[in-house]
Amino acid sequence: MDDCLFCKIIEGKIPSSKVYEDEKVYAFRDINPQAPVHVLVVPKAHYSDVKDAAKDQALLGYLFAKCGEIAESEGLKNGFRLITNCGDDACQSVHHMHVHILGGTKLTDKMG
Ligand code: DGP
Repeated sequence: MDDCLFCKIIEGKIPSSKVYEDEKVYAFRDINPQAPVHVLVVPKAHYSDVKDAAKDQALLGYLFAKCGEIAESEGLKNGFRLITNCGDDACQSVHHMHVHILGGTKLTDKMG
């Protein structure tokens, strides 16, 4: 997608703090961290949100499995939270499907 911020990050046209990369996914630190560890994990293929990405459920499963591995590599032994915002009510601001990994502290029990 020509006009997608995360596609440009994946392509290296916009700099990012890379955490992990393979042929299917790219992970980088959020520019506005909400926790001591805040990593975004995105599929390299452009899907607008998790509903769109359900067109490739094998990829979704792969991406979520990678989230667990990345959390472990970030040292989140005591737990972590995965969030994927979908649509306006969830305040999704970048319309390239992504999962937030949050951790490194005791997170609030209020998720809404
Ligand atoms: P969401 O609200 O779920 O769509 O989250 C989008 C996230 O993307 C938000 O936490 C901030 C992050 N973000 C936006 N622009 C950039 C950027 O240019 N670089 C990085 N690293 N993160 C960004």
